[in-house]
Order: sequence, then structure tokens, then C-alpha cells
Amino acid sequence: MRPGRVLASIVCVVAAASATSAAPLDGTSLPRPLEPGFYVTPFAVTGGTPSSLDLGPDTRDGEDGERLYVADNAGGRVVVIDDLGGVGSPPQVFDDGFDGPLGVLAARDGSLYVADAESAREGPFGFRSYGRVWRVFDKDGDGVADRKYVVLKDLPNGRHNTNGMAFGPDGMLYVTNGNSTDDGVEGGESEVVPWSGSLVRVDPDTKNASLVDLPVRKTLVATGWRNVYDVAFSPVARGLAFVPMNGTDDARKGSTAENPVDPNLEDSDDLLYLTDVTDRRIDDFGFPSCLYNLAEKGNLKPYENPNPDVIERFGGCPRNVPRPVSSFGLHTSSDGLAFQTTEAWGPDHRNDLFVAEWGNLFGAPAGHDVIRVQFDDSGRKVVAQSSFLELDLPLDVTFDKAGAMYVADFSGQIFKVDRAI
Ligand SMILES: [Ca+2]
Ligand SMILES: [Ca+2]
Ligand SMILES: [Ca+2]
Repeated sequence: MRPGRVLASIVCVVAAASATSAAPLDGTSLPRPLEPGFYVTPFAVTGGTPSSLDLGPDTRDGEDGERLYVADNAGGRVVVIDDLGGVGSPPQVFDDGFDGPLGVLAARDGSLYVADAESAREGPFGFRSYGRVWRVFDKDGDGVADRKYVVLKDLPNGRHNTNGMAFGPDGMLYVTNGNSTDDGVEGGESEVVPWSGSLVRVDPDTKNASLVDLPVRKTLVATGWRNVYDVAFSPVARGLAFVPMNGTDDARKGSTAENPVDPNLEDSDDLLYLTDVTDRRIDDFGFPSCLYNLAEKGNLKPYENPNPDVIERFGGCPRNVPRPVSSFGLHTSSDGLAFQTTEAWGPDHRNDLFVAEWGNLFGAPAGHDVIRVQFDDSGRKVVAQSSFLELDLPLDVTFDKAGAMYVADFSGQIFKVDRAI
């Protein structure tokens, strides 16, 4: 699949829908801030389907500012945008020739890491789709990439792909790898334990490594997830990685309306997890055996996947399974995330986490917003969660050094969000 059945269908729908939202800079479809004092600027029109964005060094000779790098999933490219006094420059192609990029991460040395989905091929886990991470360079300093190599390859993909990345406090490169099916056994290529639905780490200087050649204990950070889309490290608690996960669409065996198990527990929540990358423990979060549904259950206690084939293959949900720290609810598609680490929005917003919710296309609308998550002083416990910004199909967020937020919307637009002083 290229780049995954769900995203492929998303692309079709967005292509059809974008006709109504294609007049982006006229202010008619501006995202709506839900807190007083915030405003939104239409920053750039990238076209395609922006899936991830990050600010990084300007690689052009003699320039030392920040540039915004945006992965365009449908276009198979990364574009770069400069800030021209609060509005973005026309996007330039920084690099292309990718199959389906879903993650971009800028390093301090000016190189760029790109998570990419390969078409199905033969590989160490059989004939299936695989994810890989590229490292891209602009060696001659003209602001356009001219060299790249694969850092890590052979990550098993399927219904979901290799997604967002971050550098840990240890300097290692952390990569989220989505799982392969919908509910564990149906709706995609078979799961590869422990790599489907995992967080892995590699030395960022690694070249052309196959996942199967790396030592598992050093490489695997956490597993037992469904589609994990991004990772961000806490600015407060060193080594705590926050990871959002999309829940199942339909956990019935056969996935048909004629085969109900419990109509209220057929779907499960999108969740926020944390995992400590500094201890030696490899967390297993229990998917696909354990599911959660806050609205139906009234708590974040796990229940067992209603598909008996899942339990037969993966076992029951362990009683002591480590739990999520928060729920985003059903079908919100909670995806890219970033911390506001500056004081630009005042002390009340510092160290809050912002999560892009792409939303759904069917059923009662959910998501289509950016969520603000607040923590206690330890940086571990969620104390408040609220909708911060309403927009079409946000897939990723990031912040510049001055503390302004950039949101990548899958409709082909980048928005800048800031607080009036
Ligand atoms: Ca160049
Ligand atoms: Ca750990
Ligand atoms: Ca991201």
C-alpha cells in the first residue's frame, strides 16, 4: 500500500473536499481559536497533503535563521518555507522522490530526517509494505537538498506507517512505527511483534541499518500500540516521551454490522501515552488485547478486545498493563503533537502539550481541532484538556523559537497561531 489504505482514502476525500477550502488566504476558512487573545494567520499554501512539519536551521550559505520544513505526503516531497515578516514565502521544494512521507525532523546540523512509506515488496517480514527513515543534506548550501541516504529500513508497515520522530534528551533518534491492522487481526497486513505499533530508537548517525540487524533491547523503547503517529519529549521530566495513539475503528470479528459484539464497545479511544526512555524497562501497552473507552466505561480501565481471534493469538489483557495518561475520545485521529516550551503565551501555557486531531470523515464529527493538554508540576499527570483551535484536518503542530505555533492542515495549508501581547 502506498502510503497506507486509510491515508490513501483520506487523500481522495480531501482532494474532493479541498474545492471548498481552496481559497485559503481570503480569511473565509480561517481556523477558530477557542481561547481569548489568540489569533491565526494563514501562513502558507503548500498544496498536496501536509503530514508533518518542523523548524530547522537555514542551510543556505550566510543565512542563520530558522526555516519551516513540511512533508507533503501525496506529493512525495518536503518543501521549505521562510517567514517573511509573519507570512510564509512561497514553498520551495527542498527534496522529492519520497513514496509517502509522514514525518519530518530537522537536526541542529541542518540535516533533515524523513519518515517514508515504501510500496509493498519482499523483505525480512515477508511481502508487505515497509517504512524507512532518510537523512537528507544540503551540502552545497543553496537551500535545496542534494544528498540523502537511508538511516533505518525494514520497519513493518501495513494499514499504518512509520510516522513522526523526535530527538531524545540522550541525543538518540526516536521513531514511531504504526501498527499494521485495525483491531490486531483484521483490516491490514499481519502484525509483526514487537515492531508493529512501537517506538524505536537509533543513533542518528546510523547508515542503512535494517531493523532486524539492530539489537532489540537497545532499539525497542515501547510496544503494544496501535497507530502511534508522533512523539514529543516532556520539557519538565527528562526522558518522558509522550505518544498519541489512534484507537480501533471496528473491533468486531468480521467487522460487519451483522456481527455485533457489544455495540458500545466496538470502537476504542484515541489515547495519550507516556513512556520513560531512561529506564531499562520496555513498556508493552497491551494493544491489541487491551482497549479503552472512557465515555462508555467512565474510566480508563482496559477491557478485552471483543474479537476472539485477537485473544487467541495475542492472549488476554494483562491486569497490570501500563495505562494511558489521557483519552482523546473515539475517532478523533489524535496525531502530531508538540510542547509549548517558551513563555511567549504566558506562564499559564508554558510546558503545555498541543495535539493535532485530524478528525473523522464518517459518523458524528470528532476531532478537527488542536487540543491543549495541561500537566501537574511533575509533568506526568494530565490535569486539564481542552479544545484550543478548530480547523479542517490538522495533522501536526510545531513551535518556533519565539513560541509561535505552526499547524499543518491536510487540506494543503499551514497556519500560524500566536497570542496577542
Ligand atoms: Ca543543495
Ligand atoms: Ca522504558
Ligand atoms: Ca511532529
